[in-house]
Amino acid sequence: MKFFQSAFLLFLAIAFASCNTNPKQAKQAETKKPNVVLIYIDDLGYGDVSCYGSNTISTPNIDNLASTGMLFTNGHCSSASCTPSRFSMLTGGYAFRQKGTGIARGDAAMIINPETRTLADLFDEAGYETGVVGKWHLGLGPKGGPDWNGLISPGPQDIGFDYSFLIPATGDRVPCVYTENGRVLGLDPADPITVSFNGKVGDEPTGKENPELLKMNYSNGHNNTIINGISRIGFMTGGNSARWVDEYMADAITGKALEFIEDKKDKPFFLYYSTHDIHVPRVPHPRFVGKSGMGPRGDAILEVDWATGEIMNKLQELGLTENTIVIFTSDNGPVIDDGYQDQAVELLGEHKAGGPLRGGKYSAFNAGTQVPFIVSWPGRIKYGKSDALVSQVDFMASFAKMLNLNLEDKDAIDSFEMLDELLGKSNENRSHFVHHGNSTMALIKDDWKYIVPNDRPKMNKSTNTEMGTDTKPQLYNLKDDIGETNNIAAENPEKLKELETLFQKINEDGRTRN
Ligand code: NG6
Ligand code: CA
Repeated sequence: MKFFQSAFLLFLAIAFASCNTNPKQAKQAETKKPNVVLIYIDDLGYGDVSCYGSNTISTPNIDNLASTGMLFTNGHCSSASCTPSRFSMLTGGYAFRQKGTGIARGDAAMIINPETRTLADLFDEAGYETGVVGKWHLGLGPKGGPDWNGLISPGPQDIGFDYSFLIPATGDRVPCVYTENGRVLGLDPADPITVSFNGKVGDEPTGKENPELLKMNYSNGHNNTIINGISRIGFMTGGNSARWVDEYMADAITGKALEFIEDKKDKPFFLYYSTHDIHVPRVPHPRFVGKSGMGPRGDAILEVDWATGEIMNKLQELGLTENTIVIFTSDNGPVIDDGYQDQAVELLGEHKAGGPLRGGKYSAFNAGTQVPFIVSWPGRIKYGKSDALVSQVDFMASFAKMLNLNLEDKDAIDSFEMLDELLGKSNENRSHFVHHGNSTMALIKDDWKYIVPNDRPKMNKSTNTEMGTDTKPQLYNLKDDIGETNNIAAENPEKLKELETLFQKINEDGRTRN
């Protein structure tokens, strides 16, 4: 019997056997495939939530989610920065294989080729309602960039999403407007938008020329057009009625996510809910300001926790909890100063954003990609922790299996079917995992981590991140040395050779999925 059918019957059996089962939920389980909500946080580190052991911040809603599902202690995004991670997650192929998947400019053209089969396509093919709400940062529009004043195409609608509400790139890049279904929301045609990353356009003040106008100063870059008292990367003019207000961004995005769930409650749905938090500029709503004691970075974590609670409450209110898989994870590891003087460094105190891991966002050390990774499905998954090596790149093959869809050879070339692992029924490791830092590469296999030699600087001085680079090969035993402090390459020439050879093969083969 096909997996989905047997899983479905098992679920029904459990639902009917339990006298505590809410009849409304049992009825939905009878008629509906499980919904999937992917809560994707920006720059959230392994140590940034209390269920991963932090006692310097409290995230009760995220902890609650973990207590109804599997908490993965060795779960990875595929890359230590945003665009490549999202590319890999949505396509099931490692970003390092494809040019043009580095951190995208605010006016980058659509990076995922519409012909590529994506995670959203899979759900779409399986009859789901599909939506993306929040940060995109995968480029929009044709070569040369999008038409901000017309229909922005290609976009998410061309890779399987029926609905989109987007921050086109990042909160710190222009244009500072939302798009909904391919059009800038609230745009006055009499005040068209012009965007430039090559030089100033218009006469609006910039952070560089008018720092006295800033409510938050920049520390590195981020000194172009001032929008809402914050200078950004890039220049823009026009679109005044459409500009976002950073303080309300989490409310705006979360509100759209809740609306999507409400609208689609009677159909199976897939929602990719992608927060701006806790990326810079960190400007949480005033109700969170000062609440963490760690400044805006900590307050933004509390905002994420609130937003997670909002999603969970909505599912509960609609009777969808039992039949919804909720994944909570992050696009890359943590960074403290990422370009604004927001007191994150000064107020960090004892907080360890990467937990016991070394490095952070951009790094080849594990904090770059080893992130909070929770999979909850109250109808099916019992609470537990899993130390299986899993990656977001596996969502494609795993959900294809759940949806009973075949992948063709050209699809999802690095995605492994890990459905049992993601649902906590097995804790086998993915056979190996390529960790892609900024211009650095590493390979994890079971307890071993190999970092490919590289002559780039060891420190990113502006973010104060250890990049994990060395001109010599590095080999760590993660089981004994989770903090990657003891390079044992010299003592383990055979293991080193094995991983070097495997890494070479992964490159030469051009794919890892059989
Ligand atoms: C960097 C930006 C950083 C952030 C990052 C992208 C500077 C100095 N730094 O280039 O602030 O925007 O790009 O972050 O401009 S990510 O999470 O979207 O990958
Ligand atoms: Ca990010």
